[in-house]
Amino acid sequence: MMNAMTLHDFLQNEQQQGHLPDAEFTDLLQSIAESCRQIARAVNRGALTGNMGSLDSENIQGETQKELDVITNTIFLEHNQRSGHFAGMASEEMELPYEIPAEYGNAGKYLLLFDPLDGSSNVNLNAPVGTIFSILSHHGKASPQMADFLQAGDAQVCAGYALYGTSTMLVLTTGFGTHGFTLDEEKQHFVLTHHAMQIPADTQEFAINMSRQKLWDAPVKRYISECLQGAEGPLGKTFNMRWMAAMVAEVHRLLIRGGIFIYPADQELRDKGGKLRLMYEANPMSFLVEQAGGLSTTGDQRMMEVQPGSLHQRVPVIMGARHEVTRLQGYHQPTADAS
Ligand code: AFP
Repeated sequence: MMNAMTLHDFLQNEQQQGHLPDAEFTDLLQSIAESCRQIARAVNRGALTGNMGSLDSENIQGETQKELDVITNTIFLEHNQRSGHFAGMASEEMELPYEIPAEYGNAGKYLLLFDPLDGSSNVNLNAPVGTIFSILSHHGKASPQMADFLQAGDAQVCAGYALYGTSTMLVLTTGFGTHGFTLDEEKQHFVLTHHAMQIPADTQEFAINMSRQKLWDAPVKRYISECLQGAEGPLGKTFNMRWMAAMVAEVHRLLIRGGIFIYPADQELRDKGGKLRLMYEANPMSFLVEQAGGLSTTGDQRMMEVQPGSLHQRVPVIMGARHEVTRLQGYHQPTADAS
């Protein structure tokens, strides 16, 4: 792309327009972008460096850790803790918030929450994986406590993801639209390629793990049944289905061509609250989706209004095309007719 705008130039422009929380955010996001570039390289070389295996350890989620889960978590921590912008961090891979050593400067104004390698079960398949991050303000003292992290999604000042796919992309929002940047492998910097991404209000494509159909509650069973009835059914149109087994790839598809992504609580997941995590998966992705004109809900309430009760809390997720999300949310209401 001739004269394409780099991430650095874009952020300078955003700062001049008052679209960033403060002047340090340009450096903060450049630091996150660089850590994602390093993660892309680690993932890309996984098979060459013998890091594609699983460890004997489990994370707080009770999930077997991949070697790359730990490697990417370390890269993200090591790189961003030195930026001086953060008071603390929290990761899917760590039970408790990470205390930034004082020598790196831990009196920053922000908290960084992240899933370092979303979709890591895809990594052996050479299928898309990514990093998801969420940034909250921190007004307290240098060592934030757990309660400082438990802020609703509407409190986010920034959210984004890196997608390690056929190209490496960084997609982010600071509340003034959702914008995508592609890594120029030759120049090793990110370039604006998708300005002001938009999710169409209507869609003919749904994403759900159909193997769990027997476990779903009635509203989801009803909606997917209507999608599968096609043009002759109540929705009056045919639907295509996609399932990438990586939320970061599902959400990227919503932002590129629309759709609805559903990971509901079900008979097996209900006690846990669902599959996906609120603080560093559902909330950042909801910010990006809403900024692109979509909606995101648990089925019972708007996602970014959920008041977190714990750092690794799980939630049901319905997000994407606003007309379809509104329809499915309506089926969750007690007044929904049974037809
Ligand atoms: P992993 O990171 O353990 O691969 O899980 C990915 C994920 O949390 C989310 O990114 C996917 O949308 C979802 O799980 C896939 O779940 P299924 O295993 O049911 O496909």
